[in-house]
Amino acid sequence: MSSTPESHPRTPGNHPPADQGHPRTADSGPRTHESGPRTPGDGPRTPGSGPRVVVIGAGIVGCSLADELTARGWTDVTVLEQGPLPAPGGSTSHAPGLVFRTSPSKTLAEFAAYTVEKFSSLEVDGVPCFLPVGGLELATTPERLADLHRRAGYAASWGIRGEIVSAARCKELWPLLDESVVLGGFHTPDDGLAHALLAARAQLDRAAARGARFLDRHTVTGIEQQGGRVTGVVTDRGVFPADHVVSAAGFWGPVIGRMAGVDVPLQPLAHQYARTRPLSELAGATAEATRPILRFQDRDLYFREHTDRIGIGSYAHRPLPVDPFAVPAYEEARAQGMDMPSSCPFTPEDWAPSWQDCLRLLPALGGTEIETGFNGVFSFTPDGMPLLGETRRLRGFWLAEAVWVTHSAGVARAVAEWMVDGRPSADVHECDLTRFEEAQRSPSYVRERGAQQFAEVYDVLHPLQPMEQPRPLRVSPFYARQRELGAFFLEGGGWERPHWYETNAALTDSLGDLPERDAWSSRYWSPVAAAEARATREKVALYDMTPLRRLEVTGPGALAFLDRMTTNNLRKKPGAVTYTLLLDESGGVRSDLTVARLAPDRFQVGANSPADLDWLLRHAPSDVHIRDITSGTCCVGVWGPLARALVQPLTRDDFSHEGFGYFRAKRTHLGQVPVTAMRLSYVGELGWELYTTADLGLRLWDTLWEAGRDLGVVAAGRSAFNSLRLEKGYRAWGTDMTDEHTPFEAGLGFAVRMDKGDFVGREALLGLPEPARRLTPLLLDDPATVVLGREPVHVDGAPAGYVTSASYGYTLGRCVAYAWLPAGLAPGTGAHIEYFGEKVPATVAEEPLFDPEMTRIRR
Ligand code: FAD
Ligand code: THG
Repeated sequence: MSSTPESHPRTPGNHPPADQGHPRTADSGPRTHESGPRTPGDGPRTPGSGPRVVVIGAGIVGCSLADELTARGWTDVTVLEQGPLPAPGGSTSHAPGLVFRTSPSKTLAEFAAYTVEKFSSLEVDGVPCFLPVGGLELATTPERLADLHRRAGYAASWGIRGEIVSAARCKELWPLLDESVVLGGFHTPDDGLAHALLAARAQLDRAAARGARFLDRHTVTGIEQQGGRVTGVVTDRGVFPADHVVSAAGFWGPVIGRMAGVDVPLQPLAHQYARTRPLSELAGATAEATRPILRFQDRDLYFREHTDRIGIGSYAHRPLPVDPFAVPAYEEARAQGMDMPSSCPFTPEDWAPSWQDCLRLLPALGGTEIETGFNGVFSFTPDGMPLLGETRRLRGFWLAEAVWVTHSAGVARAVAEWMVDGRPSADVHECDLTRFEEAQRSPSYVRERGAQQFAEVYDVLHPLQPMEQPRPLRVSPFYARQRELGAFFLEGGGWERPHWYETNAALTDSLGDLPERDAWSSRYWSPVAAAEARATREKVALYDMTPLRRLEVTGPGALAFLDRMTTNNLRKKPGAVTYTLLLDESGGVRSDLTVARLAPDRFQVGANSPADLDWLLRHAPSDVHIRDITSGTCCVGVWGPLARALVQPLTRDDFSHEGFGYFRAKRTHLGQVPVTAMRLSYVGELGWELYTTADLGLRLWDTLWEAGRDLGVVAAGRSAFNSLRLEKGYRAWGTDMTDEHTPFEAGLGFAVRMDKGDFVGREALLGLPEPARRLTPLLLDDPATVVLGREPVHVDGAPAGYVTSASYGYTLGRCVAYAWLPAGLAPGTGAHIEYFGEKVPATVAEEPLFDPEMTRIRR
């Protein structure tokens, strides 16, 4: 049951391995391990089963992946490693192995949970691969303490045990702390230390016992391909034919990527790690570590014990980018006096300020000094998330890169499932290698963003906080006007997106009293958003929808293709627009789309992430042509009760309710501007999305602005937009639902036509039991409180789920929060949302919260 059948030639049964484990060689054939240790995989092998897989890199990711693949019966696995096993010299070879599972990302938290679970069951020669010493994050400022409460919320949302503890308790947990510096901490008793190299070894042994082979001192120099599929891997010791190749080369990813003709948007940066000499306070210690792994985020530092020494890592220094193409090979690195290729010489000048911070926190360090240190290299991506998945450019070529030890086992499981079953069981869209726009893959962008990710590793980051550089990158044709109107921009997908317009501030006078907001939820927020929301509900507003992804799907097979790919009925006359879902083979929601049939063989698809384009391209037959037209076009949403009064005078076409129905599309001219108008609205008001080409965008904006002047038209931003769409109950894919959820759980069953004939995911939906969970709307009881998203929800005093998105509903006068909760909670059921450690009362509401009769849209 592969979701991308043509990309996974899953040859079941036996597949004779290439020459019984011997690569084709131009010269003498493969060398066995003269320098590396023998592994069970060295010996004579029985033929493996499954397709031939070559994994590049025997770091923690490569070893974990070999284990997960062979555990699933794909045993024809060859792991090629340039360095010597068991410590080949990548990032894994010197990772101190701290595993803190808590993250704003549910996906990362789940990856980490699996790593802990798996490593806890592994040992090598009686030495455990995981030490459950716990984790402790410290606050030395009130802001950080508040942030720890927020992190405790994430932990609760994702099922991680943890509690906020007092300074005294921190001292108990870590007696070397100067308690007077600390305000409190977040203690996670099940976090701990991974023995990265041992865990790699244990997984290598297991995989080898199942038939995988690990060949060290094999440097990959090329990727062979034919007809868009990978066919083999070239090394300095011969060629290894392959059906699947996984680059698990860590920060060398871009080097391997170049061989395959694939962008790998990651930037290697060096990060300082040092160890002290023995501390007299720890004299006599025998265990490797007994105290929790420790984070001092206010000073970008972390600590762990090494028996009677302390290891200290720092992100406090300037970013130290490393060019992956210039990293010396293992022997060369040794010759240059480096310990291994991934460890650069320690730069004491970068360390000096941090040492003072260390002394302040752990005064006992005054009695010792740094004994050894190095600048260790690892990967940073533009958004801090891993790069996973199969590239479309080169089928069969996969990435499993930019992965911390913390997430390694979870990542390996997900990638193995993806390869073997066609899809991972976890939601990995945040890690999908297709998620970056082309404009986000330039080396310069990747370098700048990577450096900023490094600098921000431990910063208190607001969920709306944009990256600072490089901005502005992508702007809509209305940008000049937006600036004139005082737009406050945030960035998304490289786009500058107005969140509100300061020139609307005058409108707030008539609003009446808005509840006072706490400092955190006031960030990246303005009361002006309330005024813009009100103007949309009462008059008319212009929304820049240019960043909304638009695909043009054309060709004789277009209708049949879209019909097969999505859930709703698309067999309607040209002029129809349909809200429909992209499902994967197991019925998970991959995206929600609008499909406008503009001509018999021409469709415009309103989509979400770049992954949608990738998914459609992967499945498209040869008589269907798909083009992303986002960049060359633009879109304005004109919404509000006066939208018709604004637009009608600009055109001779009939924009009345009868002449231009809801969810219909029309080609027309507005003034001099040719537009495609679609009558739909994500904000739940009468109006149109108006599309034109980028060159005419400014003219379109000005035409609408002029026409709306007497009607009191305003420009409105995403802050109002998000509030209005939540009042209307419109889901945002990726936040409210993902491919982990079925349409029925997500409340999107209305967009599924089971009787229309076959479509991707249909069969899986047939066998589904009644949903056990549902995306459930909550209204906060106190009109003065807000939550922001990802907070835990308690029902009957017990954790029951988590908030997806939330926003103050200015029309409803309450904060709206959507949450994944057990099915069957009747409207009126009480719940509590945990916000910065406080339990905020909320009530399950009935959908839709606003305008259930649809009188505002359908008129
Ligand atoms: P690697 O371990 O780098 O493995 C990639 C392998 O690919 C290498 O062995 C390399 O030799 C091989 N390779 C590359 N090119 C080729 C080629 N052409 N042919 C053949 N083989 C090739 N993470 C945590 O979770 N917790 C921590 O506390 C932590 N602390 C860290 C501290 C430091 C100082 C550093 C540097 C990193 C730290 N990390 C930590 C990050 C973590 O170490 C890495 O993210 C992780 O080890 C990456 O594993 P990997 O298998 O992807 O890469
Ligand atoms: N506009 C366009 N395309 C889009 C979006 C958009 N594609 C991606 C994303 N946004 C899709 N999300 C939605 C969500 C809800 C609606 C439209 C797009 C919507 N739903 C109505 C409802 O649920 O009542 C109508 C559904 C129906 O009649 O079938 O309008 O913003 N172009």
